[in-house]
Amino acid sequence: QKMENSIRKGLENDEFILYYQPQVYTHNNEIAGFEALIRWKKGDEIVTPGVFLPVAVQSDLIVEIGEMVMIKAMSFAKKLHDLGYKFGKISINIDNRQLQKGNLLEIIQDALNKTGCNESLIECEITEGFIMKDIESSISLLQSLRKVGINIAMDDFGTGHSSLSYIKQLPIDTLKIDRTFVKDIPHSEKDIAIIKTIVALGKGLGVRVLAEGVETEEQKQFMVNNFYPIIQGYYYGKPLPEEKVIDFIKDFQ
Ligand code: G
Ligand code: G
Ligand code: MN
Ligand code: NA
Repeated sequence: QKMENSIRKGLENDEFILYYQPQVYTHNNEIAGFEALIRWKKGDEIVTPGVFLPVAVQSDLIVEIGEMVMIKAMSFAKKLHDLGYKFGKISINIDNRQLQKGNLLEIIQDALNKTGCNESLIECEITEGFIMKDIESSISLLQSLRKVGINIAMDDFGTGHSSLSYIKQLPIDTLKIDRTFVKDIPHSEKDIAIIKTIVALGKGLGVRVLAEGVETEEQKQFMVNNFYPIIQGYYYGKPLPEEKVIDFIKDFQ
């Protein structure tokens, strides 16, 4: 209750900001995009989502937060684009509560109109867990997003019991291999087998594959030697505030 009020105040005072974590194509060393990750700026302190998102999710606040995140992420994407930077797409996490509302397409289109951002500059991240909970309505929701040119990433892939018969019906653009499968690479034979399978699946379906949580040179090298995925993780960079994103893009070229 106290936290809820505090979040509400934080929203009124515009205390929530986005950090952006780089995603890199390893086959040509180009930037594939940045994932937008929310932070709460309380004075000098930066609070991570683990602290407040669970509370926001239990109330309808997550819906309000989600819309604010969309506006901020799209405004930033438009700004980077207008400045002439090549940055791929900004990916935006969509909470299950937002998806259940059934008006996601309208909310996204509203935000695109408000910000003047082109739909090609963003991607929506949806968790595998949500999709599997209600497959029929997920398929039609994702198809409606696809129809207007919005890319979809399946987040935390491998943790949500996807059935392969459904994967082929889902208009997915990117599979994000969950960090739990990456963290013990290259030492875990089992994780290697799982990643190999997801990469093959992605190839067969014509879907991009991204490995999350790549931290070390050794992990990066192993992934590149064997799979050439898109990589997101501390190896390339932690989530960065806006101004550092521009430095990252400049240094990367
Ligand atoms: O950086 P990290 O601590 O940033 O994020 C922790 C968790 O919070 C992740 O599971 C991530 O998906 C989630 N998260 C981060 N930002 C957002 C956001 O803007 N919206 C939603 N729904 N989840 C987010
Ligand atoms: O659930 P989702 O995949 O959206 O959350 C991404 C989370 O993973 C964020 O909290 C982000 O800060 C964290 N993260 C990103 N890269 C790494 C990494 O290389 N190592 C670890 N331990 N966490 C990471
Ligand atoms: Mn994510
Ligand atoms: Na994830």
